[in-house]
Amino acid sequence: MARGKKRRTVSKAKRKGKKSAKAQKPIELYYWPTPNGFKISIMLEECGLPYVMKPVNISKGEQFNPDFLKVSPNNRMPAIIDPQGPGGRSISIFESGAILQYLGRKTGKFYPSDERARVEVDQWLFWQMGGVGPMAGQVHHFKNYAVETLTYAINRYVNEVNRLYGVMNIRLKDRPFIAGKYSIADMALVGWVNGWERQGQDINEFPNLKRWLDTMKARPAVQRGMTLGLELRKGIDMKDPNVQAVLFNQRARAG
Ligand SMILES: N[C@@H](CCC(=O)N[C@@H](CS)C(=O)NCC(=O)O)C(=O)O
Repeated sequence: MARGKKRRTVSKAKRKGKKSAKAQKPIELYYWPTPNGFKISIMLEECGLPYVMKPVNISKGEQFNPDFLKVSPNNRMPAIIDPQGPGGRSISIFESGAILQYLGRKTGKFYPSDERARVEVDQWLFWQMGGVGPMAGQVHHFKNYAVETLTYAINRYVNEVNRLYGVMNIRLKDRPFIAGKYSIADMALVGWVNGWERQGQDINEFPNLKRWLDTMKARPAVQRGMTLGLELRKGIDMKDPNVQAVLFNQRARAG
């Protein structure tokens, strides 16, 4: 067929380099049902993006599979592969904050393009990444998983999480969501704050935070995101020595 004729039959969407929704390959979500995983399942659900969940059973060491390490060299989930990345080419991303920002830019949703509004979101997103996540993670470790009871370590992290909850509670006094409007920063936080009891906290001491948590959990996409793959975790005992040998006291590996 002559070139010119062929061109005339090409749809408008194709001429623009867009694939029809039907032809779009789903985003691959490398995932395990934990607060860090929920951040991305919530965002994908909120955006209505087609995705396929690829479980990474971290209690069995699947985060060390060579194929997964190519995507996530830090041997941590979540990670994604977007077959329709920039320029129409596939892209892989690790680190939940980077994934949230990418999906926000890709869809134009829950991540404002206005610079002032974006800075608001970024501050609270990074505050979650560097504060709430790691500190609450340490509480989970020392309070719920460690085989020894180390009172000093438990108190240190329970108190730090308490301080962070206090910051969030003040912040939410006069705005519905952490950066004003609902954003990826809220999605990053909800899975962690939802575990307040296991973190030695009482949510009732933080009324604004409690109101925010209730609002978040009433969103159907948040519910879907935070229940994705929960069945996979059933029967896994974090105190099982085999599980602990995989997850705890990891050291540098040969390159
Ligand atoms: N900073 C990372 C943290 C991710 C992370 O800690 N993921 C944990 C599960 S919640 C994991 O994959 N752990 C595997 C391991 O410890 O080997 C992010 O935000 O993506």
